[in-house]
Amino acid sequence: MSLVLRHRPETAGLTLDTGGWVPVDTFLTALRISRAELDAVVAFNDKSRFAVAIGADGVERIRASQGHSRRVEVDLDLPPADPPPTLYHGTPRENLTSIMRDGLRPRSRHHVHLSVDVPTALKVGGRRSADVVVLSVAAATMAAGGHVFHCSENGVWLTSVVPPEHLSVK
Ligand code: HQG
Repeated sequence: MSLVLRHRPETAGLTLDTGGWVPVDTFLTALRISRAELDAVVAFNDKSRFAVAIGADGVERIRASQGHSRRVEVDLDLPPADPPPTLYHGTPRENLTSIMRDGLRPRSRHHVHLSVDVPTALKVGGRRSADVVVLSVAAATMAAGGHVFHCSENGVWLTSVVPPEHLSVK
């Protein structure tokens, strides 16, 4: 479901609308899964990655709450939000020199992803390496300086870029 709803919808013959949504019926047919299977994934996915909503037209749709590849043109239309004073980002230690020079960049995604706590940041960095560094991000200071933040439906904080001066090693 992540592959189709975030990265490569065409592998299932699907197109996402501008908000990243696909009608649930179309999605079930394309992935050859049952409604019960879809509901179970939406409800029990460990990070609540997917959301189902009924549009103004009465059609039920599904989308990924965040994490889309840049090659997939979606606008989640999340409102700007005031971040907490500090957010966190876990990354393999080998990235540190480059991050402290260039800042955190979205790379292949639409946004830089930031966590609300250190354990979550450790888990995110731990996907890529056993040697993880957690960076503190001075989020409220950034926001005061004009950087825009969004909070996804599943509680991941998103921003365009974090310049090095707002980063410190935890
Ligand atoms: C690194 C998962 C060198 C960055 C997670 C990261 C998250 C740099 C990697 C979500 C850099 C990008 C996103 C720079 C950034 N120099 N390295 N200047 N700027 N990086 O996967 O944050 O399971 O695109 O530190 O839980 O690891 O998919 O980002 O290591 O929420 O739902 O470049 O993916 O969620 O990697 O993870 P990613 P991420 P899901």
